[in-house]
Amino acid sequence: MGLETKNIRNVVLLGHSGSGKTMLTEAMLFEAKEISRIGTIESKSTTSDFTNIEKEKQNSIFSSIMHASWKDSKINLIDTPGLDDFVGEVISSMKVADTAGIVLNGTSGVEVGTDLVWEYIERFKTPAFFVINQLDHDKADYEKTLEQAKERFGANVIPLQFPYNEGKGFNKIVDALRMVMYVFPENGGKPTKQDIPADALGKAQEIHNQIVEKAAEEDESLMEKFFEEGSLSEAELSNGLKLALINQDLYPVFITSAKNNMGAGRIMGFINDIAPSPADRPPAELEDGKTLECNSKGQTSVFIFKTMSEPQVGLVSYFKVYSGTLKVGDDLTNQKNRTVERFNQLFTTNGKNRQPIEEIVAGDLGVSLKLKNSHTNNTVSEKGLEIAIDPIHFPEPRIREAIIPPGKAEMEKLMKSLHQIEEEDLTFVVEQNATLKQTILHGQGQLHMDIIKYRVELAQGISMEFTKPKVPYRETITKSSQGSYRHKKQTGGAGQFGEVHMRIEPYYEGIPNPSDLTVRNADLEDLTWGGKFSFLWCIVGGAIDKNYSGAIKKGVLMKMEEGPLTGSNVQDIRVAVYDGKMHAVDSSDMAFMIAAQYCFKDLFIQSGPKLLEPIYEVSILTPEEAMGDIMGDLQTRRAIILGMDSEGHYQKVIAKIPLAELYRYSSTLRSLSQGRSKYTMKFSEYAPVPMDLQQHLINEYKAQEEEEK
Ligand SMILES: Nc1nc2c(ncn2[C@@H]2O[C@H](COP(=O)(O)OP(=O)(O)OP(=O)(O)O)[C@@H](O)[C@H]2O)c(=O)[nH]1
Ligand SMILES: [Mg+2]
Repeated sequence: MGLETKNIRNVVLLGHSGSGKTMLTEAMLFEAKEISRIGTIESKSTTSDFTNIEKEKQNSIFSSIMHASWKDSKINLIDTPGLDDFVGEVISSMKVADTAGIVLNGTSGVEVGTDLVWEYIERFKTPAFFVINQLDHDKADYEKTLEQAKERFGANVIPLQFPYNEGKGFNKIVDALRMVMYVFPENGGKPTKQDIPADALGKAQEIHNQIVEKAAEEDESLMEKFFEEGSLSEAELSNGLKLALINQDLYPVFITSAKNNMGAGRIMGFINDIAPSPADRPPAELEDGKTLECNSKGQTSVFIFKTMSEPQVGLVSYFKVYSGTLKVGDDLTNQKNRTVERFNQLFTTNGKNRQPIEEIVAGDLGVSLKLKNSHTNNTVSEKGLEIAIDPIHFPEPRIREAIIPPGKAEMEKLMKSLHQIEEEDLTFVVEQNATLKQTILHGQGQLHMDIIKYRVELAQGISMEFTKPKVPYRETITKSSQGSYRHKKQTGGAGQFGEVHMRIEPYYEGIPNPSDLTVRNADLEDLTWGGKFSFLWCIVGGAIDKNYSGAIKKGVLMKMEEGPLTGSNVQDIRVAVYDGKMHAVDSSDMAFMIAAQYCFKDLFIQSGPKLLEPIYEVSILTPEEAMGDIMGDLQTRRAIILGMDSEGHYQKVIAKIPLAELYRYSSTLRSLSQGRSKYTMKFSEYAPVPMDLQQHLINEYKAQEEEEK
């Protein structure tokens, strides 16, 4: 019989960069005999960090998916990058995982990256265990690391194990769940079991009781039995522990030396025995608020959580089967674009190595190649099943960089490469801003940008250089004015003639029609760059033919696209055309368009023009020590502080900051707090630019225009 949903385990490894997730994955795969040799970071030979860029940087950059068999289970292991810049990979992996293993570096305890992933554990309610790694290191401190974890993450953090001899020569793990001591050979691997030495027995017993109580708390019958008998069988315990894990009432702590392959096998055993299967988790949430049961007998529905293109292979799609059983050759419909995708090949993966398989049951992860038109966050389902899995909510970009365009041919290649990265990485956005005449990249941090630069260079051999991105200012007016403009040209043959009279005024929602004009026609447009444009045709008595209204409107819009003050987009304007003149022979669309442009421009300058700038709401989390420096720096950025609060072990500052003042803020914050602060930002509103700055920007634009003449 094939694999069943109840035997699947989806485990994601999370934690601060350098804690040892990739090495631990390697040790787990080796213990499960999935690989025959343990690779190392230094020799660039791990299963997980298989891309060139990861080998070079010696950090994980992408999540990677591995699997191993352990007793009855297929355990899928997702190794994620710990660097905050690649948080998108963490979030997408957590979407499909049913259990998380949070790896702590035993030499440095709880780190900023640990706090970050903890937020997601709480948000997604993912059952989790901890692994204190690197206990072979001379600076390892198990007790301190455990205390920090308890302090930060609460009393449900309970050790299942402790080291008998931490530091150099570490090879003995006391297991308080099984009440045995594992003693490892020098190169790790399979330990021998010994009785717990007398000097550790008391501590082991104490922890054991704690674990038993935890399990018994989940189930009253267990509690009674525990009080009657004073102990519970391992099978009875395992059920209680599983419930405690699922309900986040227990975060058990394991210990390892991933590098020396000590302790990884025991964790695999725990995952097999105790960790929930996909069917043990709550049903999947759908976009419409309904839910979907994880049932291999149901209709087939698959959710793509990651895509990545590989050289010579093309697009590789990683998915989770949320319901039903996907078989080779199945046709599924993409719910978003109605493309029918044939799954001609199915694989299970270990990093870059793929093994073909015939079917994938609900709850399991799989891979397919060459899907035509399906991307991350798409649901593809059996005909008739019209559902969409709630998508992964990726964080908003936090930094922007503009590209210095290389030559034209190179720019084309560069854009192709960037768009490909954009398709795979939903925390990255490429914006070709026509008004600013810049290509602007939006990402998560400087390192994220550097990696994208590196990827482009690797793929296309083009060096991509960054420059400061311009700010998308907006222009508007503060009062109304009216006037006219006559465009007249008499050069030899046919002349040009058009005269328009218009009133321009600030537009706001619910603005009443002008009482002194007769409105013949009213258009209200949503401008592509945001804001509104209202165009009123108030010509009576046929002073201008109605046929010219289109050309006049177009002329105004052209000036609105490239505003009179600084060439920025103009927003929230009402234009009323109330009079004019035309000529039977010389009038044309062109003549009226030009007249409208100049008329609008002149009136705009007389209507109290105002430059607006984008303001972002920035939320900063920082340890107390860095607070003073961060606040001092904010004062130099025209920030308005909206609030300050303490949140757990952090201070939280919320401020409104103009985008113009946020260039490379991520780097500043990093250096102000030694990398221990983080921030998010989201667009808030457009607000008037201070007068002196407005004048400066206008002068700058004038000078630039002169130069271009
Ligand atoms: N001494 C010792 N070193 C270890 C251990 N585990 C990992 N390391 C080393 O720590 C470094 C980081 O290990 P990785 O496995 O790459 O850490 P990671 O958590 O995957 O890091 P990111 O991919 O950046 O998030 C490497 O140099 C490893 O060799 C361990 O148990 N003991
Ligand atoms: Mg790694």
